[in-house]
Amino acid sequence: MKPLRLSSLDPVRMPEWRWAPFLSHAINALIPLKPEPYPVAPEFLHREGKTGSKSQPIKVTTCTWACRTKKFRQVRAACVEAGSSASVLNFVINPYHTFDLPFFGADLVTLPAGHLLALDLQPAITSDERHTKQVWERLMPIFEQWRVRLPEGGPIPEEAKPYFSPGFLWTRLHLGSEGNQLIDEVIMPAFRDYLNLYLDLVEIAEEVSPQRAFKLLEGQKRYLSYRAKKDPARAMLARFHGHQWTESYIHNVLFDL
Ligand code: DBV
Repeated sequence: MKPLRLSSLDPVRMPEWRWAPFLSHAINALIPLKPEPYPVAPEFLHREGKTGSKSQPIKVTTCTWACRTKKFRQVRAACVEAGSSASVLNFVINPYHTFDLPFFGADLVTLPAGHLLALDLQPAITSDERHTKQVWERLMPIFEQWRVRLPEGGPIPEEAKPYFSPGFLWTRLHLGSEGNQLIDEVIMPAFRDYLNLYLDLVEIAEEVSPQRAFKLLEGQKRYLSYRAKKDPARAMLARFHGHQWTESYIHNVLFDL
C-alpha cells in the first residue's frame, strides 16, 4: 500500500478534525519563512488505530506536520482525530539554540469531558532577564486582553512552573455551543496574537555568542526532556496506537532534541 503522506509538509486531511483551522493558520503564517520538510519517519507521519468498544469501535488517526526554517530547528504539529473520543492539536515551535528565543507552545485538546486549552511562549532558561524580559513585556498585554474572557484552567504542578511564562493562557471549556463560541471568539484570536508576537520576536532575533548558545542548548534540553517525561498524552496515545509506537513518537519525533 502506498503511504498516505510522503512528506512532513503534506496537508493533514482528517475530516471532522476540530483544530484544522488553527493548523492552517499557523502553516500560512510560516510560509514567508520558506519552510522545508523536517525528517519524520512514515510510521509517524500518519498512523491509524482504534478505540471505543468492540461493538462500537471508533477510528483514530494521528498525523504529524513538521518543518524547519532558517531560525527554527523544528516546528511540529501532533494532530489526533478520534471522533467523540478525542481531537487534539499539540503544536510546538523549537527555535535553534543560537537565538535567544522562547518556545511557542499550543495544546488544544478536546476530550469527552470538555476542552483543555493552553497557549504560551515558554522560556528555555528561567530566571534570566535577557531571555525573558522583551518577551514578557510584549506578551503580558496580549495575555491580559484574552484571559478575562476565559474561565481559569486551575492549578498546574509546582514542578512545571519553571517551564511556563506569566502569560500562560490556560482554560477548560465545556463541550457544546458556549465552548465553541469561546474557541472562535477568544482562543482563535489569542492563538493568532501569540503566534504573531512570536514571529515578530523571531524576525528581530540575532545569533548569540557560543557561550550564550551553550546555555540555551542546555535549557532547551532540560525543557524537552521534561515535556517528554511528563507528556500528558502518553496514556491516550498508548491506548490508541500501542506503547512502543508511543514511546518512540514522544522521544524521536515530538521532543527529539
Ligand atoms: N500534550 C502534549 C502532546 C499532546 C498533548 C504532545 C500529542 O504535550 C495532549 C498530544 N494534553 C494533551 C492531552 C491532555 C493534555 C493535558 C491528550 C489531556 C490528558 C488527559 O486528561 O488524559 C498544557 N496539557 C494538558 C494539561 C496541561 C497541558 C497543563 C493537563 C495535565 C493534567 O491534567 O495532568 N501542554 C501543556 C502546556 C503546553 C502543552 C502548557 C504548551 C503550551 O503542550
